[in-house]
Amino acid sequence: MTRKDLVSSSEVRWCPGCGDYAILNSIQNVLPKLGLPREKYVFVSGIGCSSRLPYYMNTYGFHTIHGRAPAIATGIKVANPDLSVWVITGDGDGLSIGGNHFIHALRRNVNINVLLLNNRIYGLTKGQYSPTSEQGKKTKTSPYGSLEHPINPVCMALASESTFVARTVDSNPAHMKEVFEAAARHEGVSFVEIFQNCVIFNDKAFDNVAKRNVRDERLLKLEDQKPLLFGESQNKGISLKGGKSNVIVLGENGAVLEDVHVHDAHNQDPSYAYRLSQMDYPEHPIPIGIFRQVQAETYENQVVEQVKEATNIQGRRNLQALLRGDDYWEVADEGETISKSSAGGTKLGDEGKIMEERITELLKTKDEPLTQALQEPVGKIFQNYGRLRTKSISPTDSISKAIGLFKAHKLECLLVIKKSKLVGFVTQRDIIMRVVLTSIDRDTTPVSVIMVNSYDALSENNTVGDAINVVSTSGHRYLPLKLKNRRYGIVTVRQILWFIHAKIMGQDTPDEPEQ
Ligand SMILES: Cc1ncc(C[n+]2csc(CCOP(=O)(O)OP(=O)(O)O)c2C)c(N)n1
Ligand code: SF4
Repeated sequence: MTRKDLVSSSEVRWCPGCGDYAILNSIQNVLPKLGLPREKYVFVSGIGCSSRLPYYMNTYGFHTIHGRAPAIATGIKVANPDLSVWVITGDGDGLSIGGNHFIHALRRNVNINVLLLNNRIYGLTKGQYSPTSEQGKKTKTSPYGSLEHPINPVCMALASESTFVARTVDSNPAHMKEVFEAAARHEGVSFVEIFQNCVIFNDKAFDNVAKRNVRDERLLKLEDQKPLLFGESQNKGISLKGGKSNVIVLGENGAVLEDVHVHDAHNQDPSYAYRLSQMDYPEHPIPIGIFRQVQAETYENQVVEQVKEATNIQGRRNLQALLRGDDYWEVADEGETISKSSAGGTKLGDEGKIMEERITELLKTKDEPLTQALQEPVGKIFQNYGRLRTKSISPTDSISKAIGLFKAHKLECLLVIKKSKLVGFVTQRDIIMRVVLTSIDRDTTPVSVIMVNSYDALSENNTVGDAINVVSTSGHRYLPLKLKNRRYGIVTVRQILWFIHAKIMGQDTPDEPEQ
């Protein structure tokens, strides 16, 4: 992969001379060095001129909502840990509306790269002051000068305990590339502030420190394990003696190289990097480079591990089960007691409740045989225990026809099929409760009125754990299964329980459950 492969066909909409071009170019130069194919990259942004960058990368990209790129990038990374995920944000997007998301992505140590293009202004909306604008800044929204003390993005990243914190400048492509590459290779969250020039609404904002003719004197290039030296002839340094950051000139007042502090980006104590982050021109040179790089477990690795552990104990769960929770409250009419029910308890009836409680009890044990039983394919239950007698009917057929089928074939359950797809089922109990005990007209009412609507049926390859989730959330005693050749079958809660019980008791081929 070369830089060219990363250039998209989208027309670039930035103003001529905007610092964003150089940043884009540096990113496109760095990625080919990382050895990942193009489809492994995702660029996620919020809203702003800077946030248009994903359009110009010929990779996956997501131009999301204002300030929310870190949250979306977190989701992408957690769901796909093998992707290289980059957040592109601005000082407005990342630090105003998105300040909260910014902090949380950093503190969680999600292994993503957050590039903050800081032009100290809202560019896209035509020049309002931003959280990084200097005090006294006159803009359309601060005509008499901003009264606000600006945020120092590096300082904010350090306070969020980001494991990689760096700063670079759009006018120094070589430095940008160095920093971007280090950020990409860091295992954990990387935060990079980039001084970016907005030629239209905040031109020359960084010229006083970053312009070629002054930058050697006013910027301090941080290099790990090297003394904090700066100046055209590298004759000035930073001493941290006495708890203060002092500029010393080698050879003056007895200052020697040994007095200059040696940079340690891997210092576990964040207060060192914090002191560097407080250095500002004109009292000090402004540090660029890597302030801090430490190791910590990444968020997504922890999530993957936790999911594995939980799956071992509980089997795989489904979203519906998660949303329903394990129990819910039934709010009774005024004056009556409010009762708490376990999921599906009301539909299962007493016998079902007892079974469900037994399953719940079994689930609490962490025995190996139980874990194994939960991971067995549910199709085994269907094959082990003689097939439950079922027939199919159309949803528009009458209830009378359904009753006829129940009688003629001694059925327990009738599958309701529409265009070869299972849409519901009717049980003996439904016939008793919804037909026999009511005055419903059996000849004119279609089966669809009394049937239990079916969710997506599980396949034979789903696990017993999946089956338990479905029966416990749906509350039904019958679980339809999708078989081969577009056929359907049924397993019952009783069979599932019996199967698990038999497995725990060490029986390989579980006996037929008593009916
Ligand atoms: C919810 C919402 N609020 C406000 C805006 C207006 N808006 C669009 S971009 C932006 C700020 C962009 O500033 P920055 O992140 O610094 O990006 P730049 O354009 O300078 O690169 C604002 C306030 C919006 N689009 N949506
Ligand atoms: S308005 Fe400023 S930040 Fe936006 S594209 Fe133009 S120069 Fe760049």
